[in-house]
Amino acid sequence: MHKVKTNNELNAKKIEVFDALKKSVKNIDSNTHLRGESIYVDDINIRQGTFFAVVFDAPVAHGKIKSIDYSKAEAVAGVERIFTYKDIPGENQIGGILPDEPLFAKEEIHFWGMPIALIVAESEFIARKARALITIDIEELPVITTAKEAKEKNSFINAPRSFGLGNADKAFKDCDYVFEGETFSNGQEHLYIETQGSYVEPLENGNLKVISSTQGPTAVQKAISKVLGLPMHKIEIDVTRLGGGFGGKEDQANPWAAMTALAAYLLNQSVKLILNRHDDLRMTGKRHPYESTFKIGLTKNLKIQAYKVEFLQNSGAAADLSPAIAERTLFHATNSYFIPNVATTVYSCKTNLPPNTAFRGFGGPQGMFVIESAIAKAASELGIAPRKIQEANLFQENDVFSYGQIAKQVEAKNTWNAAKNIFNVEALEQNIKEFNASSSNLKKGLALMPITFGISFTNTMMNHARALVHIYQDGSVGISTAAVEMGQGVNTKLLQIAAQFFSIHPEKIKIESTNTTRVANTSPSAASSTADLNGKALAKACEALLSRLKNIVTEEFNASKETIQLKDEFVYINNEKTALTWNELINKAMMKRVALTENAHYATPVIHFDKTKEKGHPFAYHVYGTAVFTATVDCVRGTYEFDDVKIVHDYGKSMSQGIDLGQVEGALIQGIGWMTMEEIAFNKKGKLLSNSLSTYKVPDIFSIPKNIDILPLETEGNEMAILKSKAVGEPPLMYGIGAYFAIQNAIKAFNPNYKLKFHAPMTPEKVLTSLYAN
Ligand code: LUZ
Ligand code: MOS
Repeated sequence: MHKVKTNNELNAKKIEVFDALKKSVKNIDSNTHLRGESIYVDDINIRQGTFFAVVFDAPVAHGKIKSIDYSKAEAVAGVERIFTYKDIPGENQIGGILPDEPLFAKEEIHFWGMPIALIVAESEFIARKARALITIDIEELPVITTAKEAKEKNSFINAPRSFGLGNADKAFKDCDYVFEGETFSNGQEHLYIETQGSYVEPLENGNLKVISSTQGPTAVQKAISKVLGLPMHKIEIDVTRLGGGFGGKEDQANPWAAMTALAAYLLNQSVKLILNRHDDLRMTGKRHPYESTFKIGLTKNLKIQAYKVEFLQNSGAAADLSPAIAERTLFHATNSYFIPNVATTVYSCKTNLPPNTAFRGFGGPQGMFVIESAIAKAASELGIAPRKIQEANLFQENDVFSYGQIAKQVEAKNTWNAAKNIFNVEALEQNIKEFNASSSNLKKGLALMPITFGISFTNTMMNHARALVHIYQDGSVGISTAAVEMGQGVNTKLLQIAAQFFSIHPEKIKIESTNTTRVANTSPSAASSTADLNGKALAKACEALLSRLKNIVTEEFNASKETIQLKDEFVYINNEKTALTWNELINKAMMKRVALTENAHYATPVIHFDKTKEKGHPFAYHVYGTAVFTATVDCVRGTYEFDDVKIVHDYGKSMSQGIDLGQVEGALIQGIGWMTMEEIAFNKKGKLLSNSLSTYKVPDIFSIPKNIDILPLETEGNEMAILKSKAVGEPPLMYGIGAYFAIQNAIKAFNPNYKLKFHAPMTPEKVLTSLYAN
């Protein structure tokens, strides 16, 4: 962890020192992680006789299946059975938002890697060997790989969506400057360390127990229920933790669990399916690539008066979560800027790529890249620094978002000004100018990146959670919620909440696995909202239990309830310690037959959205921040480094500063990776070329910024955030967009003829050609 400068050094009133070490709570998973003892799907004890499965998938991106010959594969010793769509007792359908995605291809193939069959054998090795012996005859059909081609051919997932504010077309006429341009941002591979997988055990009476690496246990349960034609109560999903999700397991854990369940159900034997890295990369969807066109209009004093944009989302071959992701692109299309006249439209374009899916930011980053490109273009044409335009248009209290929500507790300017002053951006800019004047082969570039991200599932009905709390008679506590631990530290935060409410030692508290039998009808752990939703439910359960415990004290001591407090495992009355301990109190509750279990439900208040008008108040609150990037480009090689990334981030009142700092650092690096080096490549026939870690480069220890400073903005926090600690999972990813523009500014310093291109990622190859382009 990088050392954070002290208050005095920074000389800033509003910024409190991020004293990570003093206040930090250790992630409760750190011990087992460090020892390699943490349990993932591939680590669980399997039942004797368990079969192993491998998926047979389409070797072309679009076509009609004429025939498949499984006979040689079936003849391999140790192959138990091969399952296809014909074996499905329920529906061959796993679409979550739209019913447009078969589990197994029937007659048509829609993407390269589309599952066709499941080979089940005594070992994975045998199943793989058998897979290689399957022959398939396909009549190939034309393949669409880009959103633009799809739009030309009218190939869409659903109807386009548009948000509007004011009258953009009219407002352009009154603008002093109008600029237009186009952008492309590529997809991104989730690269969770733990690949997709599931293990299913049949229980008695045709019931199933499913261990799945999923962010959405209920989504998995529903998918299996539909495919097997079984009621949901026959299917129990259990999740201990994931080795990363990043959105890739919000919906896309479903097919693997459904296939495994199908085989286990029909064979009445346990089956395990773990995708290897190649299979996972080929068969699963990624972040959506976007092709977009923008038009931006400004006044002489740099106020953005009008903004119009058309987003073409490359959705892939089925809806998956694309419509919801497209919606979030519209929500974040103006990033941190108030623009009075906005017209945004998004098309979900159906192509022959694997169905693209949720990825940290969920369409927000794609929208924000376009407005930042538009500002960069305007600034370049006007011969000024982009930050002048950015600064002139930041959101202020009571400004309205294009979707109708009025901005409250806005920290856009506060984080901007704090970053600008503390990090002394003007001096930085001057230093860079001087450096560039005296250096011929190395050039530096500066970029500021403000972020504004709305917290809540944009689909209002998903914003709910439950917590089930047992206080056992020995005083220990067990907690079940819908939260899935995927490395983000949510279990640690939940434990802190219970420890704080009960005022008991953290060792007395256990966070149980996420299980649909204990907590039903869960929303996925997603949208940065997991700690808020589940934490609020947990707080409610703890409060209800505390109230019952205080009733007991009232009876014992003849004290009024308001005077009673639990502190450090003792009962206090009027701030005076009594002899009654937590454990004795629990014992009394047992004797008095008081319920020591509580199940609480939380649904975010206030939020609503009317899709017929595209207006409402969809977010509980917004998270703000500003990043300052400095990049150095090697103008001989086209390589680059980030000297510094300095961030002022709005954590609200952080509960776990170590965990939150880790989330900001991780998201930042993931965002930089998306913008600079992670280059997904499909060929024209729809085959994934970047199909391994030798051809798909993610940030490593050598490519991260040389220095990262992340300072918290001291704010009141927000009542809608759990213990006023704001959501932190996704917002900081979008700081990474600054990386693109810092590099671009360095290129401009080297090559005055360079015409700005907005085509991410900014790989060293692109840098090199841009440096020498005329
Ligand atoms: N998932 C989802 C999300 O279903 N709805 C959302 O609004 C969302 N936002 C961010 C990440 N995942
Ligand atoms: Mo997500 S992109 O599963 O929060």
